[in-house]
Amino acid sequence: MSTSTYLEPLGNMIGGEWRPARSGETLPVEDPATGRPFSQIPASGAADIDDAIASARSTLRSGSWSRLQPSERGRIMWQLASLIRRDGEALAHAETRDSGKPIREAREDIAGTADIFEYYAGAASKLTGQSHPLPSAQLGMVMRFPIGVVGTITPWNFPIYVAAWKVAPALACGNSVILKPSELASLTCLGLGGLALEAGMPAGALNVVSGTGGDAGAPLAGHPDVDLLAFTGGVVTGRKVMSSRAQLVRPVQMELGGKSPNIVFDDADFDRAVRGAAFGIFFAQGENCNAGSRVLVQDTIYERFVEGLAGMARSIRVLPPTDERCQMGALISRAHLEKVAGYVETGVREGARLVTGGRRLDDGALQGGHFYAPTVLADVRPHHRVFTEEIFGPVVVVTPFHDEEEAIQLANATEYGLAAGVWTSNVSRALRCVQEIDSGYVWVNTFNYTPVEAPFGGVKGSGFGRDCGMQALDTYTTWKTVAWATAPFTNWYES
Ligand code: TXE
Repeated sequence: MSTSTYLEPLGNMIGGEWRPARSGETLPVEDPATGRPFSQIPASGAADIDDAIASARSTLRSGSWSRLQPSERGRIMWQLASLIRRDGEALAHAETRDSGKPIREAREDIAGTADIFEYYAGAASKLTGQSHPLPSAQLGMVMRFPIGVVGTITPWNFPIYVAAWKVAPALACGNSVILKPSELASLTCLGLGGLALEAGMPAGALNVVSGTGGDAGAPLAGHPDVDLLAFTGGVVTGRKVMSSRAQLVRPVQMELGGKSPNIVFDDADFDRAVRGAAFGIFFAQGENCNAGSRVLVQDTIYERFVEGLAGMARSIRVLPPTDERCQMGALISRAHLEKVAGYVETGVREGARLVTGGRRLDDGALQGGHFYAPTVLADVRPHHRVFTEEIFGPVVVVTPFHDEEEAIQLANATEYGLAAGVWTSNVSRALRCVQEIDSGYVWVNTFNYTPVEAPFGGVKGSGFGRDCGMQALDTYTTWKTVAWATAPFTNWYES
């Protein structure tokens, strides 16, 4: 398998065929590490989305996937995971070129994607219903069905991995799926469409259609024949998607990012907490929905901690992402780089102290790419915009607190509620924080790991519904209650 296999997609995957966009148009694929285009993807529109939905509906009705023996569905999904592992290196290479993330992180994403398909391969045969004794001698059966045609709209930061969070449980439940990946990183998702077919999935069970949010995402979100729309992306787009689903009165699952607090108490293992805070924000260039972007540090260790974190930031090797030594790669686009840089300027204007970073990197091998230095902004206050708004880049804001009460109050002082971290050696304190912090995920003395086994998702403005874990199966199934009389039927009108 050549490492270039997934760099040039064969088209959209619709109804088991590679198809160009009906318009014949394509979008250029830019390498974030050089700023230069190297490939193209179909620039699909409403007509292509209609085709994919029709194909998904027809597969659903045929029962070739939805009514397949669940263990057989599981076997095919396991086979898909094996093919992902077989092509792991080529997929990782494509992911790196497309998204700008370090090759070693792309390899983790691909292995993680295979894990996700394996987990849900096992889940396919574990879906069960319930029975209830009902009044009037009725037997109540509560049966579980696939929800139907599932649309998924996914982001560019973990392209195939986050797509798998949605696609795998949806498929395990027997749904037919349309995946609309981000136009900024679609290569591996298009590749996934071909691998599903090779694994033995019936045509139309998984359709992948690339295109911009406006041209392809909006028609998918607004289509009445999509029974459920699962979305991961920014809050502005999430609101638009929810509005169009509201007009249809159709459900959505939403994962909308965050501004996750990472709380460091003075009784924590200091070095471990410094390493964890750095990993919490600089992993994936900080383009990570659960990034620990607000580090809250107890005032007794504050200055020492800021210095430690800045030291870690300075030590990170920002290199072309295909370089094996690369520890941090390029941001996804020029526009995003400018947004990140703009936030740093705003933070400094508002009174934050720029401890390290705060500049674009474009010397030598980084020339033309969207690289930004790992950045630490200290003395950030709750009224600063950089304290509450998602920057989505390698920029951490650090804020001191005096005691536990203040730490929790600061942690919760945001619209978001996706994830949080607590660093302490005091078990009772850790438990109190776990209970008091408004978020869907809390790490204690660790950060960032989101294995498929446990549910992932937010509260407040970070969205609702859960990816991962057995909980994700609730999103992609619907219940049907059957009440079955076991006694003679009385005449309601007799007396
Ligand atoms: O994401 P968008 P963008 C946050 C992060 C980032 C900001 C903007 O703060 O800076 O969002 O990023 C599709 N109808 N996150 O603009 O637009 C789009 O094609 C239907 C956090 O790149 O939310 C893509 O497939 N779909 C996040 C998907 O929405 C539309 C990850 C996400 O893109 C659409 C990414 C429309 N009108 C960004 N417009 C996280 N939670 O991890 C766009 N899309």
